[in-house]
Order: sequence, then structure tokens, then C-alpha cells
Amino acid sequence: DHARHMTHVGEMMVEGKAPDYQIMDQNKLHAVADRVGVEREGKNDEEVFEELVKLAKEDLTRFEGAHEKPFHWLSRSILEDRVSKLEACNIMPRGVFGTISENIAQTHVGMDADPVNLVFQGLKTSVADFGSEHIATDLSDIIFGTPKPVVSEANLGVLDKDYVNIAVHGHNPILSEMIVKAAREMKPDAEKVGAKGIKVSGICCTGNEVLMRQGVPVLTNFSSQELPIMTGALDAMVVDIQCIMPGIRAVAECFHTRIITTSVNVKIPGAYHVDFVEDRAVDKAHEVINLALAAFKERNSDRISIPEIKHKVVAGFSLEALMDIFSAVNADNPIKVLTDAIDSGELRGVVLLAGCNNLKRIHDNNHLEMAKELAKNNVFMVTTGCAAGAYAKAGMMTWEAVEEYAGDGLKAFLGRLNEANKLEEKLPLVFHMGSCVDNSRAYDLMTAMARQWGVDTPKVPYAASAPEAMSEKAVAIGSWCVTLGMPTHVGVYPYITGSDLVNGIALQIADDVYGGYFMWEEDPHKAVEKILYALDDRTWKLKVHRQAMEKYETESISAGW
Ligand code: XCC
Repeated sequence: DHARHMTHVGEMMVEGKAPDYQIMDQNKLHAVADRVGVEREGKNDEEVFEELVKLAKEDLTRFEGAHEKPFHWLSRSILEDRVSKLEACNIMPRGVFGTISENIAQTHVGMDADPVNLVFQGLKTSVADFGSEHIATDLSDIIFGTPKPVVSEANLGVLDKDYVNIAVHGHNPILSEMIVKAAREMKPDAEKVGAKGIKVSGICCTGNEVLMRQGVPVLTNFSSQELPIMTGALDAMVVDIQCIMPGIRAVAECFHTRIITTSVNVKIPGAYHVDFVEDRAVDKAHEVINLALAAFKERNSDRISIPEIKHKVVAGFSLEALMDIFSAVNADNPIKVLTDAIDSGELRGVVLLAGCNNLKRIHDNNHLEMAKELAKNNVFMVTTGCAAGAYAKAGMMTWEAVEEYAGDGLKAFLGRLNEANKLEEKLPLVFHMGSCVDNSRAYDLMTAMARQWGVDTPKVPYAASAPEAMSEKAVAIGSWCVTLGMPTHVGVYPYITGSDLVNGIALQIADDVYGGYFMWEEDPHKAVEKILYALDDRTWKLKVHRQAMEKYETESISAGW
């Protein structure tokens, strides 16, 4: 749905119906066009963009049965070996919506009764999810800019009682980017109501989107989304899609805070609703901000209590930004900086810490404990979603955290990058790659490493973890992580352990077929042990295979893993 919305805005831009949106990143436009096979010769940027949007729509809407037509965006963003594997297993989706429709039909009463067949369809849908996440991230970068390193701050202390405070919450940069823009324009209006200005801060993945691109501070993540209202200093919470707890409305009733829904498919009884339409985006953002200004006038200053807790955050690490940082050490082959560090044993591998908060766990505890332990064991960490929110709030996206938690290898690796880049603000312990949709960035990093080593992704010492997985979307993301070759830890038991067959597929058979597999482990320390084992196993095999290659002077490496 995120990809559909981005593509829809792209179409409106092409038709001249969304004047508040522009192509902000030409380099990304060109790079994506080259990757997905859109010819640029003799075309201007608008024409290239038009073709890209057309291709995205085709990929989203193509029906199954059109076997001769591939899912371009997907098949050109992953390794050829992975495409062959997906084809061989008959789980290569042709289009996104068709695959979802098959899925829904197949699980209807009286339909498929074969658990294995159902699992395959689920995996196919998860791969379609990866393809559409890639479309969403690529189009967001083209329209709003590819993130670059940025310094900001996080936790409830980012609220300022002298300002009109607006929280943007949800997942969608299409709205939140406009709120940020309008808030900057409307400072004089805020001064008229007695405030020093307007302060926008973020919750969940909308927060991640505007942190990465605009440096907007992070308020909090999923499980603690009600707390900013309870400071008595939040004038409006503007929500778009996903992860909005309906209970925020009940909490807001105790204060002056306006809860403002904006999406046609996300409404909460009793909340304000501003129907956000893309053809009048900035106007709609002004409407939202006017509601916050009215609320500011109703504040009860006796009830304001903002915890004085906030931490510096160094974020903005798109894959492009990471490659820029590596290229200060090796301009000809940036990714080799990372693979060399693993080859030499300085780093033990890479881990993507992703996903949600889950109310079954102590808030953020699994995220924080695992990162500390992985850091001690010299693992390079990237993060997205509410996991990123946890690290931001806890001050783990700073160099100070590197000094406190990193093992010698990780410290030396990051220190070398700092030195080569002459960075004013030193690199953090955990690298923020964006919102949940941006997990595609993290997989692209794995793909780049695989290309450098000349292997398929299941041979790369790279694992994923969702220490506090919760949402349905996390099921899709975890499943494509496995299908695309990652050992994938989940810190909460999923609802499949009742079936030995299905659980066995997740834990073992997936490994035999795809090279990725799930690990369920609630204890964060034991989870790290399992992840380290998975990384070390891959590093060892990679070494053995490469020695064999050298010995027999062959280019091809064993196909098995
Ligand atoms: Fe929602 Fe993305 Fe999960 Fe957080 S992490 S609880 S989905 S906001 Ni994706």
C-alpha cells in the first residue's frame, strides 16, 4: 500500500496534479532508472520519471499468468542467483496486487488445505512485499531526497514548552514532509498565539522518514506513543497510516492535544479528521497546523511536565551514504572496506536490527540488550523501524556509545572511517537506515557484499533480527529476509509453533531450500549467541570455499551453503 501511494503521487506529479512535490534527487532518479532498465538516452528527467512511475505501476498491477513478463523492480534489484532460486521454487511473483489477491483467495474457507502449499504462497507474497518496499523507498528518495548523515536528538525531552509542539506519527513521508515544510513557513502564525515557533518531532516510521531526510527529532517509538501526550505540552499528534494505537484518542481527552487523522483508511472515533489530498498538500498541512495553534491556546501550564531526557542522534545512513563513507577509505571499491574487515576478522559480520516494539516484552529492552552484546562482539549494526527509535532514545546512535559498548575490532573499524572522512560528528554505534519500508536498503547492503565476494546472499555473514516483532508487516519482512538468504532472529514466539511441520519449515527446511531460516529466541543474550554462531559459520565456510577456489584455480564457488 505504501508503494501504491508513492506510485500514485508519482502519477499525479507526471500529470501536473501534485504541484507541491518535485523530483528532489536526480542522481537517485538516474541510478534507479539504470538499475530497473529504463532507458535514459535522449530523455529529460521528467520523461525518465514518467517511465519509472509507469513501470512501478505495471509491477504492482501485473497479473499472474504473464509468465514472460518479470517483476522488473524486484528481479533487477537482487542477484541473478536469487532470481533463479525463486523461479526454481515457483515463488517468483509477477506482480504485487495479483499475488496478494491469490493469497487472500487461497486462505478463504474451503480453499487450500495443504500447509506446505500455503507456506509457499506466503513466501511468494513476502517476496512481492520486498519488491514493493523497494519501489516505495526508491520513489521516496527521488521525490524527497536520499538521506545523508544528519545530527538530531531523541526522547521526550525534545519537546519544548515554549513552542507549538506537533508530533507526526505513522509511516508516510508524503504527508509528514509537507507538515515539516508548512511548520517552517508558519512560524509567524505561531508567534501570534504566543509561541516561539513550531516544533515538529516524530513517532514510529514517519518519525524515521523525517529524521533521515530533514533532521526532525525523534519523540518515541511504538509502545510509548501515548507518553508524549501525557507531558501536557503536545498540541497535536498528526497520524497517517499503520501502528496508530486507537487509545491515543482516549489519552488525548485528558489533555488539550488534538489527534488528527489524515488517511481515508485510518479513522478514530472522536479524533479530528483532515482529509489529506495530494493535489493540495501544503494547504492541507496548513489546516493541520492551524488545529495545533488553536490547541496551544488551550494549554494548561500547570499540567506541563516534560522529562528532561534527550540524547544526540547521528542518523541518515542510506546505502548511498554508507558507500560514501566507505569510499573515503577505498574510492574504487567502497564495499570492500566492509568485506575486508570481515575477512580479516576485525568484524564478525553484519546484523540488521529491525522491527517493532511488542507489548509482551519490556519496552525496548530486547533491542538495547542485543545491540550492546553484538557491539561487544564486533558486529557492524544497521537498523530500521522502531528498533531504530529505541537506539535513538537511548543514546546509542553516537560515538560515545561506540566508546562505551564496542569491542576492539568494531572500535578500530569505525575509528578508521572517522579518520578517513574527517567527520565533524563521529559515526554512531548503530547505523540508522530508515523506516520499516527501508529494510530494502539493508538487503541491498547484503547484496553488495555478496557481489564483492562473488557468492549468493546465503553465504554472506549477515543476519537479521526483530527483537520485539509485532505487526503483520514484520511477518512479511521476516519472511523475505529468510527467502532472500538471511538467518533471521525473532524475539517473540510467532503463532506457528503448534505445527511441527510448519515450524520445521521455518527453522530448518527454509535453510535447505533458500539458505535463510528463522530462529525464535526470547532471551536477548541467547539470541546474540545464536546470531554469532550463524555469522561465524558463514565466515568459516566462505573462507574454506575461497581457499578451494584458489587451490583449484576456479572462479566458481560451491553452489550449496
Ligand atoms: Fe510499526 Fe514502523 Fe513495527 Fe514500529 S517497526 S511498530 S510496524 S512503526 Ni516497522
